[in-house]
Parts: sequence; C-alpha cells; structure tokens
Amino acid sequence: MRAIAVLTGLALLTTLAGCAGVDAPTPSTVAATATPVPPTAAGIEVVSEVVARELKAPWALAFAPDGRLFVTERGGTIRVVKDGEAQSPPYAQIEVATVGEAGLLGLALDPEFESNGYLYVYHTYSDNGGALMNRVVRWQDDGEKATNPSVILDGIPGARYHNGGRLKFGPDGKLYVTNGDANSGGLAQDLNSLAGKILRINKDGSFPEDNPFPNSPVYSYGHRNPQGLAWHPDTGELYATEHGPVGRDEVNRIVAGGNYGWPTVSGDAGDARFRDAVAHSGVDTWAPSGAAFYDAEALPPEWRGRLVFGALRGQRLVWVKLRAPDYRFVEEQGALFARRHGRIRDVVQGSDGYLYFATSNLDGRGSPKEGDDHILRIAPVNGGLSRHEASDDSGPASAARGAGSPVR
Ligand SMILES: [Ca+2]
Repeated sequence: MRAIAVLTGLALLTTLAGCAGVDAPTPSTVAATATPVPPTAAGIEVVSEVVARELKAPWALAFAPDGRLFVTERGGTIRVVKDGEAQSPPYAQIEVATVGEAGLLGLALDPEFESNGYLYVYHTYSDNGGALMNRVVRWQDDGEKATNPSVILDGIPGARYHNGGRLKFGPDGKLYVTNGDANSGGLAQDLNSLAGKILRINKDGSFPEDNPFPNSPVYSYGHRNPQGLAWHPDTGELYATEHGPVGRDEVNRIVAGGNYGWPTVSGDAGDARFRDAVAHSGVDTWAPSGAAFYDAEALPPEWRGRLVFGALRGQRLVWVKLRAPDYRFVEEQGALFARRHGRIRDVVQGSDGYLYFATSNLDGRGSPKEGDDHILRIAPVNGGLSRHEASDDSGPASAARGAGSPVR
C-alpha cells in the first residue's frame, strides 16, 4: 500500500514541477529531488540504512556497552563493526563444522561484559567419531580479540539441519540457548536429550536450581528449530520464533516446563497435551530467525512493543503486536522490506533506539546482491540517510494466524 503511495507522491511532484512553468526536470533530477520530499505526504515512516557491507552469512548481532557491534559469521569468524566497516583481521577465528546450516551461530555478551569481558558463542563441531555436535563456549575480550576459551555446555546433538543456535541472556541473568531437533524429531520429546529444547543455564554452565526439571538445563521442549528469543518489555515473559515443517512457522510464548508439540503437532493444533503457538504463518513460510521486542523511543510510537523478527525464506521483516494485558493473542501484525534485502537472520535493538538487522544471502540459499551480506538498521525517515523506504507487506498471504487461540 505504501509503495503505491510513494509512486503517487513522485508522480504528483513531477506534475507540479511541470505546471509551474519552470524548466521541466530530467528524470534523473526528479529522482534526486524526490528523495527529500516530506515523507509524511507519502505515508512513509521508517527507512533502512546500510550499517556495514560484505559480511559472509552473519548469524548473530550484539552491541557492547562501549558501542562496538559484534557479529558472528557462520564460517567461524567474529567481527567487530566500527565506522561502517567489519574490521579485518577478524576479532576471532573459531574452528567450527560448517556443513549445511551448521557453523558459528549465536553470540551473547555477558550482562557484566564491561567488567568481565565475557562473550558466549554457540557453534557446531565434529567430535572424535566425526558426529556433528553443538556447544556453548565462553570467550574473554582483551580489547582487540577473543581469548581464553572455555566450554560451558556441551553434548548438544548437531546435524546438517536444525541446529537452533540462538543465545540470549534473560532479565533473570540466566543464559538461554535454543537447540533444534538435529533432524531427528523424536529427540524433541526426549527430556534426556538436549535437542529440540530451549535451555536455561547459569553463566558458568551449571544448571539453575529453579529450572523445571531437576538437574537439567531443559527449560521447554517439543521444539523443531527455534532461532529467535526475546523478552516482552512489559511482562518480562519469553517469546521464541521457531521454524515449522511446511508453513506453520511459529511465535511461541515460552513457559518453564512447557511442551510445544513437535514432532506430534505444530501451529495451533488445539491439542491439550501441547502449547499452541501465539502466532503462526499458516500455509505461508516465514522461516523465522532472530527476534527483538522494540522498546525504545527513536522509531514512531506504534513500534513500541512490536516483536520484530527476520524471515529467511520469507525475505522480509515480520512483526506481531500482542494484546495487553497478558500478551497471549495477536492484536496486529505486518511486515516490512518484502524481498528488498533478501533473507534476514537476526534483529537487535541498538543503544541508539534503532533496530539493526543482518541479511543471510550468502548462506547458500540466497541470491546475493551487491555488497552482501549487509547489516542494516531501521531509522525514522527523517532521522538520517534515507536509503530504502519501507513498504508495508501485510497482505493476506503473510497474515499471522493464531489470533484468538488461547495459549496455555
Ligand atoms: Ca509448536
């Protein structure tokens, strides 16, 4: 809808210029002068701006309190983005197994990063027998590079596909880890396996005493391949995005001990044994990955409280807004940048209040564009360098279903 509004605005500008009796502008002049047209006239609210270019399959973004933006690349590097460039040589080069979707995935900075310099990564590797496994490793920042690695959680089944991989610290100071089913659906229902789970561990890798299952890092189970974690700014409750089988990609509200259905059901099956998704993609495909609740002032006020997540195969940013006071139903949903930037892997909120996201067009499944992969940010249209207007793409094909289905 908004894309149409922009075109109308440009056409109007051209017409007015022609009628005013001034020299008729050449097409290129029209294009150049059209960019700063007061955007409210066209209904455009936000734009995407390029933050960094030429990354290779970036997977996770994390801002340090000192302003450094850390990014993992799936092949095994951690880079620091400074002044619009991903710095070389890389901040860290980690030996990982890179078959299929596997490799260096999640990254989280310690809540006390300023004092202890700890950062945590999730990656796939081949064990001595050649089997693919995943683990969480803590590194320490020395100001220029990562040193002093220490494995804090191991034994997470890996596979060519479905390795999960998101790491985030919750408001409770615990480290949450998403794991896929490692291409073996039954493991998601096996509480003795770490596959198909969302885990909750202490910073040193030990298991919190208030976890739902005794002496276990398992926090929730029955997951196929969750890749996004975010906590609602008002309730502090956890939400996760998850790749569904064919369609039925999910947004789940995660509770301790919850069973989210895989491989028996997906979406909102209404089966009392399992928890239904808060929202799912129906027959459409999002292939959802990194997620963030928007909780700042820099973007227009309607953005506050939106859960924004990257869609890989869906090639857009999707958002859902949940209904107060318990946030178990979808109130509104939409999407941005449909097919504009390609596959999108991660979304985080920066300390400047803008939303940052990373493309994943070099992951073997995309159509790379010039300068890929990119890190971009969403800024208000009058807030900086306008590069791409955000056209809304919230048509029926991308509608989030599940509104009205209770979450137990
Ligand atoms: Ca499910």
